Amino acid sequence: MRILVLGGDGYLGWPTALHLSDCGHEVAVADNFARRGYDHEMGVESLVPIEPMQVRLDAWREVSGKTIKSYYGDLCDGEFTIDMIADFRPDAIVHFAEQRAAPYSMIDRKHAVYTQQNNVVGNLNVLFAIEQVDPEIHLVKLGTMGEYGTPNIDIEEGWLEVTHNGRTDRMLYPKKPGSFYHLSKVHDSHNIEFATRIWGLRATDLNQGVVYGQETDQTARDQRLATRFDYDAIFGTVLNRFVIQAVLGHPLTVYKPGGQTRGMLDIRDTVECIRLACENPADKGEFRVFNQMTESYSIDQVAKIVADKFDGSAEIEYVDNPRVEQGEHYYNVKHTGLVDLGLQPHLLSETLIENMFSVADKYKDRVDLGAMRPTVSWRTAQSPLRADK
Ligand code: NAD
Ligand code: USQ
Repeated sequence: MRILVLGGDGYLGWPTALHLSDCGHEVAVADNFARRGYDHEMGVESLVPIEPMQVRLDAWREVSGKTIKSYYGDLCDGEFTIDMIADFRPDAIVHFAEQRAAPYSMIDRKHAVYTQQNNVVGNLNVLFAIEQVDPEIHLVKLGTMGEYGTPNIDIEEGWLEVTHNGRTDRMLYPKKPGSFYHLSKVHDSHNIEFATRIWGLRATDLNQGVVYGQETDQTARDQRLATRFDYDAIFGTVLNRFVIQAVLGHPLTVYKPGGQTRGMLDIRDTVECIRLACENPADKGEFRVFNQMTESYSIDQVAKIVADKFDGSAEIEYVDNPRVEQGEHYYNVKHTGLVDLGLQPHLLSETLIENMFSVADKYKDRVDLGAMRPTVSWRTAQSPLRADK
């Protein structure tokens, strides 16, 4: 298949592009390098150094003999988006290219507006480009489990059968997201479902949980193929942060009370889920939703697992929660769609995360401890950033 990976320079987009290329697909990546820009803005860096795109592509050609084409541009530029899709003529488009940090979207008005504009407009441009270039193209869009929030009923895969006053309908599952970022994904989902309904597009929305890990079979082949590993309080996700904190001897920062529960998955499962979704496309006119996660854990449990697996002592600290989120709640997610397509999950309970500890150990001198504590509060419309404090 010809597969275009939007956001192909990112934490997940890059390893996904490599995995798809390794599996024999003709792959192109596109990115505007906004993510590298947020690092400059925040004064932080990925713990693991990452190479410029051209070096990455050359390294992959050397290692695998395969070429990945690359496009540089912003999806918010509708002309760029349509020209790129018309040029590459993909069978599937994997869309990772959004601002993805909840805390970043909650810094202040400017960051909330940027996040929703970037994500919603970029996604709309992709939908319009598909309709104009070739409505057969399958859109595989990264959504998030956080679109659902933490409802007191089972979370289905995107759709819910509702009986109300004696009548029944199949409706989009109601959403109650927890940040302006998560809200942008809800808006995307509605726009995509509408496009499948009016234009007969085919789309898969992957409501992904929190990803952990830094290495895949392909990135491990050469240091120049490494993907990012973020630990700062804005872009670092919880399990990755806890691993790095353990290695540094920094307390694991559980935001109180710790009972908040999230779906999670290993980065090796992310890349495999994307392959499965691409190779098994949605039907024409179908808005297919998969909950892309393999296990649920409370943050307390995640901290205890990391502390147990760490070959040393790791302290857990209960920190005042900078977010507004439920601390104790029901959480039962259906996630059989991808398993039915053949996913064989790497479970945290069975996976050795030693590899993550050794990656963190190798680069621990690059850590800026000042970036570890949360600075963005959900309770105010204007959070002080580090530089302003
Ligand atoms: P990332 O920020 O590392 O990668 C996103 C990439 O998209 C970046 O390289 C960025 O430069 C690019 N990008 C952003 N806006 C763009 C635009 N307008 N035009 C072109 N390129 C643009 O994020 P990630 O962690 O790799 O996440 C990828 C996707 O998966 C996101 O959509 C995110 O919401 C979703 N997701 C991530 C996680 C996770 O734990 N990392 C979990 C669930 C869902
Ligand atoms: N948390 C802590 N301590 C920390 C960091 C986080 O207790 O040091 C808690 C948060 O309060 C939250 C949970 O861990 O309850 C998850 O936080 P996170 O920062 O790991 O993840 P989140 O903000 O939800 O966002 C990440 C990705 C995002 C993706 C989402 C999937 O950045 O792109 O959409 O995970 S999900 O959570 O399913 O919505």
